Amino acid sequence: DFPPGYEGYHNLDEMNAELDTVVKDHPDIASKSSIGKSFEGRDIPVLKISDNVGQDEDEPEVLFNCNQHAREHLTTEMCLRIANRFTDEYANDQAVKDAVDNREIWIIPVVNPDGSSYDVESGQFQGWRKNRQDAGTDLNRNWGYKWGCCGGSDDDPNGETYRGTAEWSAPETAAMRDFIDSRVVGGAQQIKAAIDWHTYSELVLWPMGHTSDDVTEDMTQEEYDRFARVGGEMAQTNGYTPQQSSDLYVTDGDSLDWMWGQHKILAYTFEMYPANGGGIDGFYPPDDVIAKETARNDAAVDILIREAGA
Ligand code: 0X9
Ligand code: CA
Ligand code: CA
Ligand code: ZN
Repeated sequence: DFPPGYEGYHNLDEMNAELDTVVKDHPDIASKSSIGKSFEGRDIPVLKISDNVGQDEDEPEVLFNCNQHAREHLTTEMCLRIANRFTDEYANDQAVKDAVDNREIWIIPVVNPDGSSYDVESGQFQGWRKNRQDAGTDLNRNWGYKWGCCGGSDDDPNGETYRGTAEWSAPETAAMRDFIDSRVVGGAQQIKAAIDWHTYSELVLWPMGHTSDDVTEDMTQEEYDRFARVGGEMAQTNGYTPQQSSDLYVTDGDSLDWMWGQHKILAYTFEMYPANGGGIDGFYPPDDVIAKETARNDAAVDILIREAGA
């Protein structure tokens, strides 16, 4: 489990219990299901928040997914913050109520349950990034848009950015693909905007990741400008640095390029606290930062939810 000083983080059982509590306390606006199983057979839960939550209404849908990378535990806390805020504040906060009544919000707190359990199960952090399939696949190099195209991933199974044997070879990314594909209703993708949460460096990133060109196949100047405008607006609220993801470094097979390239989802990656972490330690801030560093993103989350309706 998490070591001393980190008890405020949710392990997998605690995360599941937290989602169950949200649903129990707010059954009219929250429901929990599973998008599928990990390599080791763990469920990957998803929480839906909306009015008339049992119905698939014609409302713009928004996706927040966390913890693709095992050691990035602060992101799970971010997803739980979103889950709690949009349910606990529903009765008191008109802006929250408007968002819940006019959107369908999907939250996946742990995309990589095997990796995140492995990272903490000995009581000492393992600094683990990938899933637990063989030597581990980097889930954020396994998505099926221009997979392995551009030198932005590793073909060595021992590499930290190993892309896997084929696109979607990881059960966890395949489950994400199937879930997102399932949100195509009547030929239209219902998910209009998304944030894939990571740590660390305090960045707001947008596609493309596989090329440093702004305008390219599947990205017009107008589309790029919208990404930059909304990204800049969100970054103003949390003090992160906004940039195209390939300005950080080139990746191929990451979630952003597929969400946009395949489904035209306004998809961002947020790299959370800290800005500079001194290597591996940056992935393991003590639990006393959780409240501040997750609340820091409330306004950006609200902007993204708004923008899903634009
Ligand atoms: O490398 C990643 O997958 C992400 N950074 S992390 O430190 N959390 O591993 C960033 C992915 C964003 N995409 C690009 N930089 N192209
Ligand atoms: Ca609804
Ligand atoms: Ca819907
Ligand atoms: Zn990451």
